[in-house]
Amino acid sequence: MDQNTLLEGILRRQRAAVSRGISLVEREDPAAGPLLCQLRGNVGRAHRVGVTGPPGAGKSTLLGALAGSLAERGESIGVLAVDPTSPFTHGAVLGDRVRMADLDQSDRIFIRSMASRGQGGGLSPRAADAADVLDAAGYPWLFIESVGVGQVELDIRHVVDTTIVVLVPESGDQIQAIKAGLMEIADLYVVNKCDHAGADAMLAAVRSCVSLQHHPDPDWMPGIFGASATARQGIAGILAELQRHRAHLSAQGRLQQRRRAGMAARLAGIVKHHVAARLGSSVRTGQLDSAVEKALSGAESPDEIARDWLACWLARGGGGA
Ligand SMILES: Nc1nc2c(ncn2[C@@H]2O[C@H](COP(=O)(O)OP(=O)(O)OP(=O)(O)O)[C@@H](O)[C@H]2O)c(=O)[nH]1
Ligand SMILES: [Mg+2]
Repeated sequence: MDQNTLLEGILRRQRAAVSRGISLVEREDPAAGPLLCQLRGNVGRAHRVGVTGPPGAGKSTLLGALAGSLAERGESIGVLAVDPTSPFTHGAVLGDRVRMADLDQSDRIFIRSMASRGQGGGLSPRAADAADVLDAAGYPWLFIESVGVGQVELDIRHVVDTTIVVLVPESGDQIQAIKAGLMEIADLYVVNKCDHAGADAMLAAVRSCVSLQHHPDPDWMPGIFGASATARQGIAGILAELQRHRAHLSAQGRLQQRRRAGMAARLAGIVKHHVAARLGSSVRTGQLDSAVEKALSGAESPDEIARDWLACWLARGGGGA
């Protein structure tokens, strides 16, 4: 497929072309950069929703239920799952009748899984590029799922317009996770698995946390919703809240502001990604061994050693070994 055919195919939302476009960006093919530039004029129309939270909280199932409801209303949805620990096909959608795999076969929903390639815990810059491909293809709704552990969840907000944090009743520790930063990024909370015991207590705990936090957007108070994704309960309320947030962002230039800040963070992320990769490849085993010895013997502090190391690397022009 030549570049023009690919471009036209993506803009016409042909599944094979969209899929190929995402593959190009995923494997960092030299053709990806020019393609993204050509698509740029068509990027920005989709409402991007990030779904994050602990492993197994029901993110895929919830996302499937949201996407299924939107598809029933005649909407088209693009879905990216970044580093899924469980396959999408496990999530039952529309009760038990339709599974995510079946939805993927429908013309309305495009689903793609991606690896983040473990670069320092953050969401891969490639995920943002893939979202741009789906956006240009004209899916008005884009959902990006990412497991909320470590730093991953803190990056997703730079790529999306609305961030949903999914929690479940049984996990007291999740409140710790909330305090550790998830709270600052959520535009709305879903306590999923409300068919399990402890849902009311978890909802109350999240409410009290939210009331103590300052959301980065002072004009937005994150909503807190109970849901049972497998039973498809609570879905309509969440969709209404997504629409409400979308309307909120479209007023007073908030969306542009948020997207500019997101792009700045995304660019900084790409620089870090490349620096980390080059610095990593510049380390020789012998050098590492002697640095470890120095640190362990107390000859120099780990911080001093690391700074020297960085200074040497920069003095060499930031190249490999
Ligand atoms: N009881 C109950 N189970 C649910 C609910 N939502 C999801 N599950 C189940 O929880 C398990 C995990 O669901 P997933 O949707 O794969 O969760 P996830 O957060 O996407 O998981 P990872 O992507 O692996 O982090 C599955 O067995 C689901 O069927 C719910 O509302 N109630
Ligand atoms: Mg999942």
